[in-house]
Amino acid sequence: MATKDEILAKLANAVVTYKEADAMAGVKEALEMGIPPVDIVTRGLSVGIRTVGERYGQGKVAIPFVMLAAKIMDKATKEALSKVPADQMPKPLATMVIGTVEGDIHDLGSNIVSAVFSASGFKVYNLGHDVSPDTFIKKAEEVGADMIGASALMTNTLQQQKILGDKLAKQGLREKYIYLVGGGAFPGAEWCEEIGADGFATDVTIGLEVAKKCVAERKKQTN
Ligand code: B12
Repeated sequence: MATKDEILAKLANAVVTYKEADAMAGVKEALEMGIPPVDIVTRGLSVGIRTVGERYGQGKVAIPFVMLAAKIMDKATKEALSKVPADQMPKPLATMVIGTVEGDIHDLGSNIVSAVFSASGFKVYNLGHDVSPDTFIKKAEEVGADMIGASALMTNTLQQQKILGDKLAKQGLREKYIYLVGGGAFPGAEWCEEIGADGFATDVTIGLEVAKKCVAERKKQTN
């Protein structure tokens, strides 16, 4: 019988070799083995899409193949995360509005954050990709969100995270929300500080810890 590491490697390989059937079969096998859905996504499928990305960066893979790998990853991710049992969904810890910033169509990461946060007790409104700062704010106000999450994957869309933070501040709403930023283009803690966000993550597991910590701090302040 295959080990957990072997199954995770198989999942990554299915994305790298564009084999949807292998990815779906791998997810099934992994779930049957009791591998947590989040590990299937972050330690298996995500490793594969990052490898494809590296190859694209090196000019070894053309964009249609990146799209194909992304499609497979998306389908397999949805399948894995849909298996989180409903009874493991506690009362919402907080309400979050998330999306990928304006001008950026990369939404695999924000979709993962949305699914994992939902499965971990957050009520999440996922606005998808190419989301303008005004749309983030309008939705957050409409649903009474506690938290806004903005993802950016490209150097030229990173600035949108600052624009959103500045707009919140200008409208006197900055303190009302926990503002988290993330995504592959994220350069680190310095950027987080520069734009005045409450936290950042380039990995969903860390993002979840940061979010929970921010929520706990808010609760302490309001009690
Ligand atoms: C898949 C992919 C695509 C797919 C996107 C499919 C989709 N639906 O998302 C397609 C093929 C469509 C695509 C298109 C393009 N892409 Co592209 N793409 C990638 C690739 C290979 C992987 C990105 C990805 O999905 N990673 C996996 C996810 C899971 O990781 P993630 O987003 O970082 O998310 C995790 C964490 O960051 C965190 N997180 C994410 N968001 C948030 C938010 C919060 C609040 C928190 C707390 C945490 C968090 O949790 C997630 C899970 O752990 C990267 C290369 C790479 N290595 O990153 C290039 C890359 C991002 N793309 C790039 C480019 C240039 C483009 C195009 C402009 C190409 C073109 N010439 O058309 C277009 C974009 C057009 C546009 N306007 O947006 C460049 C960007 C370069 C740069 N530095 O600016 C990269 C880096 C490739 C490269 N090496 O050149 N791309």
